[in-house]
Amino acid sequence: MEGVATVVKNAGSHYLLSPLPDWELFPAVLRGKVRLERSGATNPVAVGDRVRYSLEGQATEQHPAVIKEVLPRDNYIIRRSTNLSRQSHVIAANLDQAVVIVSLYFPEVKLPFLDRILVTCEVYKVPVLIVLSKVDLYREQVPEQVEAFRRIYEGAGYPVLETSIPEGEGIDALRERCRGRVNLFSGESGVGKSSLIKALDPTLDPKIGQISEAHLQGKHTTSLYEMYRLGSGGYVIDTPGLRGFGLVDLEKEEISKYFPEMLAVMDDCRFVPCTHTHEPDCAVKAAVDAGRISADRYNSYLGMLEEDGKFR
Ligand SMILES: Nc1nc2c(ncn2[C@@H]2O[C@H](COP(=O)(O)OP(=O)(O)O)[C@@H](O)[C@H]2O)c(=O)[nH]1
Ligand SMILES: [Mg+2]
Ligand SMILES: [Zn+2]
Repeated sequence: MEGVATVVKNAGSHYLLSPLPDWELFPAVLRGKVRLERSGATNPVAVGDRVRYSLEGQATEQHPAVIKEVLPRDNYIIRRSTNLSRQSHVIAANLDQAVVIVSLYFPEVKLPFLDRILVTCEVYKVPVLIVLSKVDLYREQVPEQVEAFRRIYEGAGYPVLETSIPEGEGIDALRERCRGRVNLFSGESGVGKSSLIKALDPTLDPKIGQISEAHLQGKHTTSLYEMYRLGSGGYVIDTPGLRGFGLVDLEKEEISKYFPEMLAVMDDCRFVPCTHTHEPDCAVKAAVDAGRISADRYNSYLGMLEEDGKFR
């Protein structure tokens, strides 16, 4: 028989599939040549991919289903490897939401790093929810920094949700936001991605505090992305970290289009295209000067212009 199912886990050449929205996992392998929509990635099939498979009888480890075809993706997120091999790796496909998790402390978020992730999500058309995690560690100490963070990112058009697992804060709201969606949990190692998944559904058992980016170097990363089903509804893909979560093939002139607050005003720039750096009558620069666009976001944009070629 033939069927269509979603990839929920990938370890080497072995996959687990489930006919979402049902959660009935069964093993599958890639055999022969899979028809590919895009080439260039080191992995032909990613978590979240919908695949057509064939199967004789019951799927078991000894007699797994065989993946025949990857169905067209609504979207996907790529991880470009950090070395110069120019290889890329599809982290996940068919996402309804990227939950980008950052903390102001331990680890401290670097705004240019966050902005780069946000640009990547815009490029791949994945809606974003920003989670400010571990607020129990710093909100009382630095309330003005928490407020400033909110102002910057809500001002740019992103929802910001504060969470604290020890205080149980923001967990119900996050559960609601994840319901009915396929969510990619992304963010630097240690921000609390796996802990949040466990807080959303205590029956799940993602590895907490174990995988550091250093350990990933040179290891094969395919088994590190895994989809979980939340008892409250919705699916979460856990990722170990975001090194090299980078842009792919973006021209300099295009970058500002992926800053929503810049996109909203750039029609009023006198020059087209405008790099929003030296041109007269630039609406983006005017908005930065007037405080309507955050200077931090603008600086991230300038950094991306300068590093063009390095981060792609
Ligand atoms: N204080 C505090 N610690 C947290 C919170 N969430 C996670 N942690 C801790 O942060 C560390 C890393 O968490 P983990 O979920 O493994 O992060 P991941 O690498 O993003 O998956 C663990 O020691 C967690 O117990 C939180 O809301 N508050
Ligand atoms: Mg983790
Ligand atoms: Zn301009």
